Amino acid sequence: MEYIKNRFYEAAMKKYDEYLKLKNEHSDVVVGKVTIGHVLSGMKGVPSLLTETSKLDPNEGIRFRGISLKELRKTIPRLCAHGEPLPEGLFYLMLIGEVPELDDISNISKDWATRAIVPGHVFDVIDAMPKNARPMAQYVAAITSMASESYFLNAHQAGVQKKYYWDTTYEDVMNLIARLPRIAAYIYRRTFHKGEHIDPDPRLDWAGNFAHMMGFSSPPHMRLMRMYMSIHADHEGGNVSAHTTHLVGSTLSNPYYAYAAGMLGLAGPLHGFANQNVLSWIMDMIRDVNDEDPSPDRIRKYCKKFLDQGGVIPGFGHAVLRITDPRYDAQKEFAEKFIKNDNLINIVNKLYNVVPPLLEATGKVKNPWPNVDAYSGALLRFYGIKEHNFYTVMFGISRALGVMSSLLFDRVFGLPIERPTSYPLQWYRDVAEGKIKVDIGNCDDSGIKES
Ligand code: CMX
Repeated sequence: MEYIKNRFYEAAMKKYDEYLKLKNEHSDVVVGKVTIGHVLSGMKGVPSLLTETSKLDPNEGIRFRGISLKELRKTIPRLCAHGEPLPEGLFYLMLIGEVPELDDISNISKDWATRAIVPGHVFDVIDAMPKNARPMAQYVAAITSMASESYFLNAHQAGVQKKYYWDTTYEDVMNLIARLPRIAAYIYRRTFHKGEHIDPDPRLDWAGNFAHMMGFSSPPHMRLMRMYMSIHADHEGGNVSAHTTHLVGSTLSNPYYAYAAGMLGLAGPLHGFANQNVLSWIMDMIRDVNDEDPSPDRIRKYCKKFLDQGGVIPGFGHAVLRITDPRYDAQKEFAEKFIKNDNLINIVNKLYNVVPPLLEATGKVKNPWPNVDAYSGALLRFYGIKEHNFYTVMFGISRALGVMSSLLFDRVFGLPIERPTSYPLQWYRDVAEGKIKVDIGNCDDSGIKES
């Protein structure tokens, strides 16, 4: 268990030296400008976060430590020639900055398997909730209740020095990630399969074991789950789930709370909830046109009407990307390899041709192309995972890999509490009208000086 931790420590300390040098020698270098437009449009494109694990390029998509998803899907070792890369490999890369060997991956699998025992009270908390409580509500309640296990919380209360924060955070992060599949599978079986639970199989890898505990133990299901859990893992630091985790973590809240907060952000329809919305939206369309295999023309008419009525088509558009999401491409490639002629997948493919021109025609959508969520529902449904309400939880398990790696770096760097500045509308109007002049100050409390 210490092997990965030691590797992380070595890599992290090099990063820490770089961080200190940058902070001490270059803190006054300007990296961008903030306009009123930025403030009023969600600060998109404003450099304001430090995230090591991945970077999103609008025209290329996500790169994990500089490596694109496409390259990674070829280079990260897999368990067999026709298998999928393991999410453990991606986690290793995000944490340590090197493409792992198969041994490194099995080291993490084994480490997580030994940490995967979920305390009994967490199941009690889940069982105390109504059976029809939303899976995400059950998931977040379970995660928060697990904070009783936090090593970081105890160490902080005992007065541990800041330079050692990373150590107990590491233990929490690894324990939390290790236990998520068991917790989520428990919620899945409780909610949708009469509470007939399936014990974990510690010989399996993290994603394979999750598929197994959900009740899908065949090699194709495990292959699907490995792919799914890899592609959703991280999308740099500014997306809502990552940013929320970081923000809450910046108060020195424990990793369980920080991750639970991130999940509540993921649960919004403009973010990860879109993955369940896509499928319900397609089902509504099928019902409306009364055809399980509608022609592109019928789909076009349905979408046009939907948009004209002010609807937002889930699974299309993105706050940063300006191309088809490579995570969409990865799923399409997977489907083309393993699935022949499925109605829902066919509809998803037709939407790819129909929706972008319609969104472009609105004249306001910055990116008309599909995102990760456009494909995943149809794929999961094909493999028998038909309960839409559960999809965002699945996204969230994968997202833990990225946001928890980032939280670890936050602790290594000793990043401070995040606290941007806000002003009322009148202040911005006064600035716009030249009544108030602002200077970007040094990194003081407000960051901006009025004159
Ligand atoms: N259908 C209809 N209208 C859309 C649209 C879509 N798929 N995508 C964007 N628009 C609209 C926006 O609602 C906005 O309209 P208003 O000006 O009337 O408010 C306008 O186009 C401009 O938006 P934008 O600058 O292109 O996009 P944003 O950065 O504001 O939002 C996103 C990005 C993803 C929230 C948006 O494209 C959207 O709502 N998509 C559908 C939901 C979705 O799939 N979310 C998942 C994203 C991936 C993820 O995080 O999981």
